[in-house]
Amino acid sequence: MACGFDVITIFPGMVRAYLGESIIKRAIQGGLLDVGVHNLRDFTKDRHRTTDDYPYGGGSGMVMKVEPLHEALSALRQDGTPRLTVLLTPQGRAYTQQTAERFAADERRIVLICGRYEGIDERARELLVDEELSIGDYVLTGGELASLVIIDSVARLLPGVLGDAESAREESFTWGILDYPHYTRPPEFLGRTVPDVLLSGNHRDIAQWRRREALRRTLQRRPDLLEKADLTVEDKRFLRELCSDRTKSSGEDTDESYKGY
Ligand code: 9D3
Repeated sequence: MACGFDVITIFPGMVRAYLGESIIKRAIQGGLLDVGVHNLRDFTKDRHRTTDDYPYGGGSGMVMKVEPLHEALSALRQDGTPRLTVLLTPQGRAYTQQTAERFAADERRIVLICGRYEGIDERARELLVDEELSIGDYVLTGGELASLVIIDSVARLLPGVLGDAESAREESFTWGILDYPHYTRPPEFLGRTVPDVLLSGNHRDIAQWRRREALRRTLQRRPDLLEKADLTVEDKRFLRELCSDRTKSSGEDTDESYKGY
């Protein structure tokens, strides 16, 4: 098995629904990816199959109980497979492409615990969890979407999951900056035409135009990315030119956010 996950959730149907379509479905059918989806309620022992309870100390919201999680993880451990246990929570460290690359290279199965309710009993984090991750600074209703984001982003890194055309585009050259604009037929739509250079057949000019448009967009939308991006002397020269044009046209004296190019 190239890569394996176990998802622990009280909404297994939400997770299975996404895994049953498109590229991820094909990866699972092809044996490149394995995902076990486990209903936390199946590991409860009370008549009501309770997975949450009131917070000690009072306050609003419910807390995820430790015993069902412990039972679920013990059941998974029975097969002796090495596992990394990850809790999905707004309190986690930020999940990034770098984390995806680390997971894709990890030999262990990755257990994704989907939080629900206000939070999880602190003893579960202490005793059962290796790592806590958040997928970004916005509030979800639970960890299920986060688990799917992680599985999806790891799966596409596995050899054979994407087609040749899709994976070849993942060049180190463009990593760290935004994509260039794309066009397909027709050549004119509602009066908007395709840039001439893309119809020119001149591959050097096309490559230069794409690189520059990618840099232009990144500067405009995600200047934070440019600090870590792998830029050539030519890239920096182009960015400096863009910045000075911007400063001139806006009448600004200096431009603090773009300084350094
Ligand atoms: C007021 C405290 N809230 C924290 C911001 C409580 C709370 C809100 C939402 C507790 C849990 C959740 C459910 N979210 C997740 O389980 C979650 C999540 C997210 O909300 N954003 C980004 N990444 C993640 S990973 C799991």
